[in-house]
Amino acid sequence: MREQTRVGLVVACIVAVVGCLAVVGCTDAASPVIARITVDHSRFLPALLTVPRGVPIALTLINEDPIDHEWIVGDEAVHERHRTGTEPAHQDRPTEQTLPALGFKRTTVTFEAPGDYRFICHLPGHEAPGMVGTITVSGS
Ligand SMILES: [Cu+2]
Repeated sequence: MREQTRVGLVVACIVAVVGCLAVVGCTDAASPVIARITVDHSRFLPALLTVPRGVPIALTLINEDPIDHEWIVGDEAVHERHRTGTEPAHQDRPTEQTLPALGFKRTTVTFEAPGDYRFICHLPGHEAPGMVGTITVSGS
């Protein structure tokens, strides 16, 4: 990207943020919750998160391992599908992210129903030794 274009984008972002703060206030209930999950030695850290229902969760997923992983969140039906047929790459679903070695991904997920949603790496041999975590969605 040319430097001029990059500066233009930064200025546009600043204008957008300042405009949002001035006009909307940016304090509405739908403001995203920022969260980060790191993968280290085939473990999710943290493995337990609690988030509110109906609020976008802006996640940064950081893979510190020199091997690929994946982050798939959902109910048990989702996990059973992936256990029996792991896709090599996930691109379209915010709840299914491929995490390249020493890379990161950003995704935003909104959980509409309270409950526990596990997130798991379904690459062969990763779930059984503990590459599992849980997002607890609070609220009524
Ligand atoms: Cu993995």
